[in-house]
Amino acid sequence: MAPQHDFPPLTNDLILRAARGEQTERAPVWVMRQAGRYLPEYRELRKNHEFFEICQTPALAAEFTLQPIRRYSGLLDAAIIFCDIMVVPQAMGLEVIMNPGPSLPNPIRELEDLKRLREKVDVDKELGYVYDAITLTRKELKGQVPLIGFCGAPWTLMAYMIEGGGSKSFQLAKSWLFKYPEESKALLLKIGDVCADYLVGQIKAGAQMAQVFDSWASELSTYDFMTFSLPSLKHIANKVRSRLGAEGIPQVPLTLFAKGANSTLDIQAKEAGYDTIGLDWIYDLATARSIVGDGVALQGNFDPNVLYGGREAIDREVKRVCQSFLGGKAPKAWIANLGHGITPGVDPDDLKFFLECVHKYSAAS
Ligand code: 1CP
Repeated sequence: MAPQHDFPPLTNDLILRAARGEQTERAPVWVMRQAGRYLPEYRELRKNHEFFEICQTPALAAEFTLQPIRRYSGLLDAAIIFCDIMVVPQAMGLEVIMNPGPSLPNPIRELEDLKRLREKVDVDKELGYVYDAITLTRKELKGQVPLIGFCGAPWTLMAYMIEGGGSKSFQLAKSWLFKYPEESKALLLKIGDVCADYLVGQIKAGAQMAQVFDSWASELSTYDFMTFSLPSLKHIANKVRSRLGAEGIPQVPLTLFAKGANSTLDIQAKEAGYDTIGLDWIYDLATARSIVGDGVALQGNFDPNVLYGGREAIDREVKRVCQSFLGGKAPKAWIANLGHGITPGVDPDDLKFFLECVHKYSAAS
């Protein structure tokens, strides 16, 4: 059965068209981590609430999601639901606190620690609060822009679950891959299964696109990315599509952002099963396009630090990228974004200027 929501009609579908591979009058643009600490209204409201309390309270999650949409009215082409990738390890039975990044008081260290993970995860029960937040946000968005759902990739989540937090070397998580390759693959697929059900729940609740963040793909060799991460990423895309198909729910565009996995861009595009490939800032867009071919959309990939360079640099950089990638033609299958999340020290007015530059320079001349 298709979901029975009655959402206001969408008035800006630029990003959905780009994700489907179509030409657009200008590049749609949004920014990873656009609801975050660089916004004074975020810091103000955040003073009164714990991070996961916000995620678990639909009215608060909707409010945080809408903050950048309100401030940059008419300039952002998508909203992303306010939540965090670490809600999946929580749903699997692990305690996670935010301090200020994610931290697990009792991480998985030995094989027998795997017994602490729930054998069967009732994803809809554990993460139903995210679905409620999505449904409420869709209503409050009033059709201004599409709403993106998301989850972390199994490898990135496994890394947090084993390290117990962020890490410089990922020594503990990576030594698992070498010591316990088969158990690691099984764990990655188990996490992937939860992620797929979670994305299906988000889509049924109203998410119009979904993105998988493999932020720590950058830590894996090409071989290890292909051996460990990629199968679990494929599993997510396949399971999401087949469950949506079986339940008569329209498909939505799926994005894979495997940060730092540039040596596998061709494989990501041809094998992983996603509509859009997110890029970090290392390759220029034309090079990435020549590697991935015409079968997928691209998302990215301005260096987030351009936002610290001042207006002149922002103007110069957006102009340079648009001119060299588009050559004056209308963009096709391109979603403009940063190559990673926006950082807390950015001046919100500089982001506004960046968005205006994308609007200006990505339009056909
Ligand atoms: O102090 C605060 O207020 C918390 C800051 C914060 C925010 C705003 C964290 C802690 N998470 C989030 C929200 C969040 N996280 C969103 C939704 C909002 C949006 O994009 O507008 C999303 C998509 C994420 C995803 C996320 N969380 C990723 C993947 C993207 C990426 O940046 O690579 C990762 C790796 C995380 C973990 C995480 N959560 C928070 C921090 C500071 C971190 C990363 C750094 C670390 O490991 O220490």
